[in-house]
Amino acid sequence: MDQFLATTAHKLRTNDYSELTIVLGNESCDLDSAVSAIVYAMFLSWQYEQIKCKVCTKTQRDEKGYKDNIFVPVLDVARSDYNLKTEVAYCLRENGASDENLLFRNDIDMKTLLASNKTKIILVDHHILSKRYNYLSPYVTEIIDHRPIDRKEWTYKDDTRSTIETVGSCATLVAQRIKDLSSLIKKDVDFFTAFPECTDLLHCAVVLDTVNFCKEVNKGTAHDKEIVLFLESIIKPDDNELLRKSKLDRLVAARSDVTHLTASELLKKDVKVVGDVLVPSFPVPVKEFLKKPGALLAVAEALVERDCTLALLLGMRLCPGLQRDAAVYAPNARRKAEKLAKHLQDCVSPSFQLVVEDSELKLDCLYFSQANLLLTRKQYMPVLAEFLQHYKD
Ligand SMILES: [Mn+2]
Repeated sequence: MDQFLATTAHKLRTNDYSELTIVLGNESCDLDSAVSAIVYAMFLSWQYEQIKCKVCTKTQRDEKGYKDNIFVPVLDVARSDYNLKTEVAYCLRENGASDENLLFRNDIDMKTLLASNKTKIILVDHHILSKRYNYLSPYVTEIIDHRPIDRKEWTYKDDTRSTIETVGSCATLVAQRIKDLSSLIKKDVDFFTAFPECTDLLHCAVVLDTVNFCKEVNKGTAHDKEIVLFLESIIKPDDNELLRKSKLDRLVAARSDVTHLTASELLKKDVKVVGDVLVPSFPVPVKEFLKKPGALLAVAEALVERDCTLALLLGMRLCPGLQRDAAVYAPNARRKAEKLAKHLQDCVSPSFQLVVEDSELKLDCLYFSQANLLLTRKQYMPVLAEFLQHYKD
């Protein structure tokens, strides 16, 4: 894997390629996004090699000036923020991908690449472009995502190949797509056996996203299960359940190991934006985040930085028992914050079951525990969007 990453990054830097395909994950850069981007790019590159051998003769390839196509995974996070993605860094390092060979958002100049070369974009683990990447839509040729499809924001060409299915993990869809494309060239499991680290990474992502098919969390689907079993038929562990359990424990521990992160770093760890609402999600309860020194000041600063008015903080703890909580904070728009909090409390479909907690924290923010443990940020997003649509000052 490191070899692939190093070679592709070098070819990109030295302009030593014919056509470029960028596989872009989403801006939360969670494990699912990073794994989906890296593994799919590696597969496309492998597939290209397999097909190339058949269609082009050796003499052609020996011709001077012949250049290969390259497939480059890009992690949509600044290099300096990579350490915040504790479980991603842990998992990729474990699988031999060294940091210096990974490509991050600020390592490439997307606009220059689009202007000067034949460039295609593949989106994995998202299908709504972030504001900074609005201009990418005409270049998108393929989308693989596990979010419910949002037609309103669909600005892509008609022939954009899309694999969109609501499953627990985008890695499931990536694995399925690789399986399907491989069987077309009659190499059913060759990629998975040739690159065991890719097989392992996909397995990690699905196990983490579905919390090993934990019933309480209820994120794993039959399709996720089918893919996990398929990957395990290649990994061949002595004990499937034991492998999943120990993996989940290690990944969760790596993800929640935020003891060394400051409040402002935690706010950047896994954050999304809807309209003018900043929605960070923490691997610890919000209550705990608020105890960090300067927590609310850090939120206020993050709001300014991201050009937002409100913050909806979401927290969760997996062990010992699943626990979720939330808080709304807007230092300069108290009324809007109250309205949003009320909107979320009153929402019936879905019902978050937010319980107002006595603010012994004496904070200027509206704090709730979330009794409905099944709902995550994914379910908050459309409710937020709807609130913003109807909100008037
Ligand atoms: Mn995902």
